[in-house]
Amino acid sequence: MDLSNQLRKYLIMGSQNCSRDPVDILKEAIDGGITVFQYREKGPGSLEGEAKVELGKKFRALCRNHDVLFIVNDDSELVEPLEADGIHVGQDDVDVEELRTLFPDKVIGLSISNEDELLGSSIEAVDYLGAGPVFDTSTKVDAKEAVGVRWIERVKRLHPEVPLVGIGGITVDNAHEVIEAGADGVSVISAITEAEDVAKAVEKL
Ligand code: TZP
Ligand code: MG
Repeated sequence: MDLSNQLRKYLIMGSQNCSRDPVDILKEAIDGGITVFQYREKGPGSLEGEAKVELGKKFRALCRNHDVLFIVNDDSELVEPLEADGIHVGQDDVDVEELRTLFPDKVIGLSISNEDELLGSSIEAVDYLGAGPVFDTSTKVDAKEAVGVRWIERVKRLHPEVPLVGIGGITVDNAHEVIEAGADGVSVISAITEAEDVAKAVEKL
């Protein structure tokens, strides 16, 4: 599958996002049809050290058994122990050109939240972009200002060849707006982790 198709339903999650067993939530999300999973163990209540690696290994095994792309957030030290397919970074994390040198064959994703970031980033070094926050979100406390679906249109117009996912405040009700604006996929946390019926939420995204 090419990357733009593989990015269609993108779950981002860490144990801190879950009010029940995160492994169960990932299983249900896989049943519902997620195509990518990003392990983002970060912020208040998140695991560290060995516990972080151990949970990552459980997630990794599930993704491998179901052909779900497995991406780690930020932490290049996790790529090898978890045999990740790729890594997603933000603007304040390790430079993407450096990352490309470290990991020539991994999938590299980069978050882009505004025009300065769009024009100032080495887009040619990455495999896909995450654009947002599209809508207001309370999941990430330091999230930047919501930019709307116009931001998706803008990024896609400038880089039509680069696979693109929207992020931030995306729900089963507004996901179609993000896709209609030109995104190849939607990446979500709470729309899945807080859903009453996880598999059904993924189906609707
Ligand atoms: N980066 C920008 S917004 C965000 C991240 C990790 C949080 C998205 O969470 P939700 O619950 O899908 O709005
Ligand atoms: Mg980051």
